[in-house]
Amino acid sequence: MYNPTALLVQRRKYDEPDLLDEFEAIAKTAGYSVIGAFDVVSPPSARFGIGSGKVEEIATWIEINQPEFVLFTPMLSSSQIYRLMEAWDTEVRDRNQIILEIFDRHAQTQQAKLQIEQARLSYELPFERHQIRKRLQKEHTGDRPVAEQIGAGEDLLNMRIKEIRRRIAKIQKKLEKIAQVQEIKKQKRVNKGFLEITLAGYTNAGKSTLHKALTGSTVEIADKLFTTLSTKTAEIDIPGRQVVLSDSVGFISNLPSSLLDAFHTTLMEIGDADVIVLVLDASDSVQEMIRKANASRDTFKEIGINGIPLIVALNKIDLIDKEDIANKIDILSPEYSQIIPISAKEEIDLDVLVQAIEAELPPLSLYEIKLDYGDDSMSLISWLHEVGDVEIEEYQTGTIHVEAYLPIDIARKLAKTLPQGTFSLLE
Ligand SMILES: Nc1nc2c(ncn2[C@@H]2O[C@H](COP(=O)(O)OP(=O)(O)OP(=O)(O)O)[C@@H](O)[C@H]2O)c(=O)[nH]1
Ligand SMILES: [Mg+2]
Repeated sequence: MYNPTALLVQRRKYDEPDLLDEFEAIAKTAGYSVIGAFDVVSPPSARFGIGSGKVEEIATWIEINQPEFVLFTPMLSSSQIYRLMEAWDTEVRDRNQIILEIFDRHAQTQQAKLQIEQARLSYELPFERHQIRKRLQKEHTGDRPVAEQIGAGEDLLNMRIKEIRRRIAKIQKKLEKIAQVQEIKKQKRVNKGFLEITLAGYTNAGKSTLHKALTGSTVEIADKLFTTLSTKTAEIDIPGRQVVLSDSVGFISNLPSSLLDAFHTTLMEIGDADVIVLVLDASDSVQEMIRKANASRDTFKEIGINGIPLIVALNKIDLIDKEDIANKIDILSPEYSQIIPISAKEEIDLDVLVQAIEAELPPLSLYEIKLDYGDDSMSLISWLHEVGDVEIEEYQTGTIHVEAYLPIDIARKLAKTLPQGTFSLLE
C-alpha cells in the first residue's frame, strides 16, 4: 500500500494539552507516513490559523524535506486551508478531513457508508463554495461583461449547492429507513425479554477485544483508530438472564460535528442500554486516561445519556504493574463508583466484570405461575429458564406449579398474557 509522506502541524493554546501523539496515530491509521511534526503553541490567527512567522519557518522545512502533505490540527476554515496551500505549495488537510478519510476506509455496512457520505458532503459544502468562487474569479476574462459572468457563475454555484443538499436529504431518508429496521429488530429483542449492555469508550480502548472475549463474536480488532464503525450485538452468557452485549463506534475528542451528526443514530443506541460498560485504556498515562474518560463523558452528555448504570472496565492491565493499577483506580474512584481492572486480551478478571454487570441488571422478583399441562406450557417453562431463575417446578394433577425469579419487564408481559389468577408476585 502506498503511504504518502506527511508533516504534522499542531496549533494549541498555552493551556491546551499536547495531542501530537494522538494526531500521529490518526495520520498513520489514515495511511500517511509521518516524517516530521511542529507543535505551535500560540493563540489561533485568522489568516493562516498560525502566525505568518511560523508559516515561513514551516515553509523552509517543507522546501528541504518535501512532504507530500501537511496535516493540520485542529480544524481550519476552508479559506485558511487554501491560503496555507498557496504559502507552502503543498496539499494541506485538517484533522477533520483525515478522520473522515479513516471512516471512509473502514466503513463496511451500508449504514456506515451512507453516514460517512452525508458527513463528507456537509463538511465539504463550504469548500465547494470556495472552490467554485475561486475558479470563477480566474475565469473572468471572457468577452461577456463581468457582471453577466458573475451572475452565471452564481447560478452554477447555487445549482451545485442545491444538488449537494438534495443528495444529503436523500441519504437522510435512506438512513431513517435503516434506523427503522434496526428499531424493529431491537423491539423484537426487547419483547423476547433481552436486556442490553453496551460497550462504550474512546477509540482503541479495547471494546471489540472485550466483546469478542465475552461473547465469542468475530468483530474486527486492530491497533488502529475507528476499526469499529457500526454496532455489533451478540448474546452474552449470564445465568438465568437473556442479555446481549453491543460493541459500537469509539469516541474521540473534538469529533467533527458533521460526523457526530451523521453517526447520531449509531451513538444514540448507547442510550438504549440497561448497563453501560465504559472501557478505559489503563496503559495510557494518567493524564491521557482522564482526558479520554472525560471525552467519553462529554459524548454521553452530547447524546443525552444519563441515569443508566455505568461500570468502568479498566482494560489492558497486563501492560502495567500493580502499583500503577491501584493508583489509577484511586484517581478514577471519586468520579466512578464501579471500576473493574481487567485485561480483555489476556482474559484477566472478566468473570469479576460479568458479576459487576449482573449486579447492575434490573432486579428479579419471585413470582408464582400456575399452568395447565400442554405443549404451550412446556415451551413457556423452558423460556422461563432462559429469562429468569426457576426455583420450583412441580407437576401436580392437571397443573404445573412454578415459582421463578423474573425481571420486571418479563413479569409485566406474563401478567398481560396469562389468564387472571394464574400469575402472582410472591416477594
Ligand atoms: N495488551 C493488551 N492489548 C489489548 C487489550 N485489549 C485490547 N488490546 C489491543 O488494543 C488494540 C485495540 O483493540 P480493539 O478491541 O480493536 O479496540 P476498540 O476499542 O474496539 O477500537 P475501535 O473499534 O477502533 O474504537 C488492539 O491492538 C488490541 O489487541 C488488553 O487487554 N491488553
Ligand atoms: Mg472496535
